[in-house]
Amino acid sequence: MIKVLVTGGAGFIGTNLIEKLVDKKYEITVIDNLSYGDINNLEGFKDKINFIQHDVCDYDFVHKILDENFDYIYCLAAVASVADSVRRPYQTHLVNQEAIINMLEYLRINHLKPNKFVFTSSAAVYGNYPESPKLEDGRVHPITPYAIDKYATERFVLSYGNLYNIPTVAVRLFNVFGPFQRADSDYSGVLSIIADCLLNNRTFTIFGDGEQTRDFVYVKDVVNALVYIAENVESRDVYNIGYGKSITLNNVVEKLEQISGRKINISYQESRKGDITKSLADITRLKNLGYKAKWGFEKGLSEYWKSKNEKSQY
Ligand code: UD2
Repeated sequence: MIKVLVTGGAGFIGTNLIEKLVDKKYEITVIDNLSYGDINNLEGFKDKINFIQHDVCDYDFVHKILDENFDYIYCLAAVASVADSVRRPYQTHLVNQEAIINMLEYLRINHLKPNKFVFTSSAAVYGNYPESPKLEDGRVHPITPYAIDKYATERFVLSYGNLYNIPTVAVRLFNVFGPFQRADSDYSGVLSIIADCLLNNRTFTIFGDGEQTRDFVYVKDVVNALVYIAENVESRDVYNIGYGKSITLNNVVEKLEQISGRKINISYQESRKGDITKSLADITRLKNLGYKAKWGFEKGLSEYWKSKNEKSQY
């Protein structure tokens, strides 16, 4: 039986990943301290996974778990909010960087070799440089504690791979959307906020003129890419995971209005400080590995709306 460890498995991307891994009938261990994640997300899988509510910053505890010798390790546990990293730079650093190095170090010292150690980084590492699309080998400009931790940790992950022969890989996620994404904070993914406003007849606030662009990628495509990379890719490298096309926020609103057949109330406010105007992934490196997205933006958006709608009827 293939054994998989997912840290942060009760979060947005984690839950979608668990769904996929359960389908594959893997033996799955999830660690999540439920600070961002929600145990209700995993309700449907509770008999099929080993869920442990615990903090990845408890190093000794994580060591004991790693002794179980996993085939695949997915590191999704993180403080995923840039704003939170600005408010609490040291505490978020402990989760976003130290907890990962702790795992790598334990694998190194004990000669434990998973088939793959996957670290999820972020498009945040590219910062505000004007180049578009963003290439993995292009310039980076990490300017917040969150982005700095993600970038530095990527480098640790890849150098542990190269120096100590641990099969590691890092991915830079662009704007992921889909089921299980929370909509309850200003810094939640914008698509979950728009969908929530549509469902509950609330006004959606656009920060800026709405002409900023993002590369929105459906979570099911992200999860397929994570599994594909873990199971088929040998090179210790970093990969962008995006859709490879960008869309303005105004267009996103229009698309969701079309799909839902509803009209949304919009108010405009000043741009957020530090907001990026354009974000687009170059996904050639991932495509060259033979990976093909199944969903894409529009199909993903339709499915997402359907799932939100169904859920709201209960
Ligand atoms: C994404 C990531 C963030 C970091 C960053 C790096 C998400 C949820 N966040 O931030 O963690 O990696 O990329 O560049 O994926 N907006 C509104 N109204 C709202 C909420 C948002 O107008 O109520 C705008 C926001 O100002 C931005 C765009 O929508 O221009 C997307 O916002 P976001 O928070 O979904 O994602 P982003 O790209 O700022």
